[in-house]
Amino acid sequence: MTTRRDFIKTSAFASAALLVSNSDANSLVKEVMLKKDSVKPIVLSTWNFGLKANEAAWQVLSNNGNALDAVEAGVKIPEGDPTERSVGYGGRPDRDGRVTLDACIMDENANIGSVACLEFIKHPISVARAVMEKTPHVMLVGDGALQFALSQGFMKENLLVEDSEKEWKEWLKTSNYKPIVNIENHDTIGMIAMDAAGNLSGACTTSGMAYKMHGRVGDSPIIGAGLYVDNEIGAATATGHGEEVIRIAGCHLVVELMRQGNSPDQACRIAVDRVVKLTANRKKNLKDIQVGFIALNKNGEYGSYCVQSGFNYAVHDNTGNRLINAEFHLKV
Ligand code: SD4
Repeated sequence: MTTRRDFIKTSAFASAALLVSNSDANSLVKEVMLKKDSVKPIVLSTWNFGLKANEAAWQVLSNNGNALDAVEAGVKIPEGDPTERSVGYGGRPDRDGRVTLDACIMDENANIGSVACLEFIKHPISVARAVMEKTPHVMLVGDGALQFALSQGFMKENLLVEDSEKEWKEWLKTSNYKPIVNIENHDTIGMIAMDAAGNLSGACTTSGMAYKMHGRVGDSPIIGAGLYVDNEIGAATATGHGEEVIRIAGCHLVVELMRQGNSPDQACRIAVDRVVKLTANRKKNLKDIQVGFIALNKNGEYGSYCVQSGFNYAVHDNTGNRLINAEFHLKV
């Protein structure tokens, strides 16, 4: 069915074409098509470590690689970086001094894989991908995830670096669990990408909230919460307090909001509004909470929104790689 908006768009285009000669009209059509194509490929990821991660993803995307390989390669950069104290190797531990990792991955065919509370493995995203590709399941946790990883040839390593251990010992003196917004919870790389063929994939990986209870799992390995991809509509990923993201089934919500016609920006904003409302209903202090979403739709349009200032994300497309400060709700 042609909606009024489509009709106006088509008729405006038709009258523009009428004003020019046939060959001009052809080039106009080509230009429109090119413009649409020029947004592909594209990759987005959370926080400023997303810049480096995007570079690795771009290597894959710009060589005609697929979005799934791109997001895996991208998030492996902060995962493997011991100075990155929030993801993978070098991540801050739980309150027992154990580094436990959460990750998930999703491709354009709704194939999904996830690991939670995984210890001793530097690249949980690749274990999540192995769960997706090599098991009849979609999620493995704890010791089961570790056993599976070892059976797949992943190496067992100590992930607790000296600096993280020192900080944790300091923390033990008070043992007060009150994650500092944008610092101790600056924990997750979520990456979403569209490849040159127009297919979408996403990956999300984290060491979770610093000094969490042992066994605590956040939103990041939960498909629909920390990540969601629908190849017909778009993709979204989240960062911040996982409990709040899970409460609203965040990334699935963002994608469904895009399905209803909202732009990526609007979809992220409406999802954040829901976090804000539930926080008020539950009589919690919004100042203690950060949640940020980034989203990409099938046309290559992207956007973000978060609860409070300080969240940024990196975008790489044909025009380069850049960091963008997300719009935020809490202005005081
Ligand atoms: C979690 N969402 O484990 C993650 C933490 C995070 O920025 O994203 N921090 O709840």
